[in-house]
Amino acid sequence: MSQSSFPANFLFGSATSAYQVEGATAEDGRTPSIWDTFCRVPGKVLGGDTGDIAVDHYHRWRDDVRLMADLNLNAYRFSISWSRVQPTGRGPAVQRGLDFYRSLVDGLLEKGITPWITLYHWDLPQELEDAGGWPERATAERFAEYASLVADALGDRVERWTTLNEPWCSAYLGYGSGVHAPGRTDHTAVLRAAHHLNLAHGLGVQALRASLPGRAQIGISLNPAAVRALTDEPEDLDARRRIDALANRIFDGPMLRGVYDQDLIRDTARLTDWSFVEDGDLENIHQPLDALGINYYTPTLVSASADRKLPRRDGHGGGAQSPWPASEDIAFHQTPGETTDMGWTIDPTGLHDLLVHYHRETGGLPLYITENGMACDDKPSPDGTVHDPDRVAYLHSHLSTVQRAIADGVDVRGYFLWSLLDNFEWAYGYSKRFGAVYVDFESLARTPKSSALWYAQVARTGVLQAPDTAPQPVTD
Ligand code: GBH
Repeated sequence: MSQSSFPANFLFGSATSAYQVEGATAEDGRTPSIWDTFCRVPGKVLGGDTGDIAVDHYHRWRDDVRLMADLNLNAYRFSISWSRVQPTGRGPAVQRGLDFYRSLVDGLLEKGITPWITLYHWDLPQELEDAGGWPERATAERFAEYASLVADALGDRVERWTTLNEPWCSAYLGYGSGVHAPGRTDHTAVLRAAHHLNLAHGLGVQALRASLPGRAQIGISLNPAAVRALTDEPEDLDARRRIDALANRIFDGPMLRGVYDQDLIRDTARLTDWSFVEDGDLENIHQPLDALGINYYTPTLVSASADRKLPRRDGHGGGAQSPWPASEDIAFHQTPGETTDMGWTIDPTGLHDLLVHYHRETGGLPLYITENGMACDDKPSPDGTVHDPDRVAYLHSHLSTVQRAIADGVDVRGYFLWSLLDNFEWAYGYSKRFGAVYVDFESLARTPKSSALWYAQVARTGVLQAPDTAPQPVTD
């Protein structure tokens, strides 16, 4: 491998999720998910935005697949809307829901684009939340049934499977800070939810293995925190240890090692005795995986709470309550450096740390960056083209970090840019743009930004192009 080229067969993809792009929330038998409900609670989503229409991918998927092909992408990571294929979260599948995904998959395969399915990207069927949601064990059991149903329908043509996207967000933002659906604020529920998400993953892996042919590759996408301590003082290092336990080891401990670490159990003892972990759960969660997906945006900087010079930040999304259980005495800081339109510091070194760490932790499992990208305040020029040099620089620095990790011996097999399209950015509604392709939220017209054209060159040549070689977008 020359310095600037990626390994052969490297996946250059892009990613989206169902609720963020599909729209058509009441069509073909789909019922509400927790996000449909949450968007209707006043004040929860900026501007009162909803995913009702989103970017209409449900109807425009053919155009979107063509767009990916034109951009030379060889993989597409998307998620299945649970309430589209199994409206109550239980029982038989809705054929029309499955048909949508089957057509999408066939459309991708026709263009030589590898479909990569995420089964759960935060949109729990509302009926399952009404029955208690992720803090309840039954939700994990329902997830395994849903996983087999999708595997039975699509397993003859899809080889890449991800159980959950970022269970940290589902548990901590959904049940802790309440800035995501279902908007609960209960730190004990966070820990119960985390465990049942872990169990859902483990039971889901087993359900997938039972339904899929042996060549299927199964994994999960985590959003591990690259946690740093503000100083090397013991109390800051201890804050680092605690946030590492709550951000990372609470998920990868049971999944990769079959344990919840003792320090995590001790740190959270005043909230729970962890009796919701039943006999056999850890074995069920600890399933062999074929790949691990890492979603990375920015590092996390913590200290013990004493006043420090660096500005504090609320740590995740501006909720009134912290997402972190039993961590009131820990301060979160803004990492130094330039920030994106989300206010997240641009620092690819965190990605390198995580890749090296998970290479070791998994004994050399194939790793994929299943999300990476930045929000910019993109605006079309008068001629209709969209120039986003900051995003090109971000992608370049992170892809270059991926190459460095590969040179260091880490087995990285692919990269998925978040996101293909500008879309519904959760609590921020349509106010934040992560797309490589610009979407006019009125007309829903798509226009590749200069970053998309730059990334297309990387995907076509397998060589990391300099950021200043971004081709100028053209309009017709
Ligand atoms: C992903 O979540 C999602 O999978 C995707 O759906 C979403 O659109 C995308 O990212 C962009 O948001 O407050 O400075 O400590 C990422 C969620 C982002 C949560 C980074 C933790 C830490 C930022 N994570 N965040 S900070």
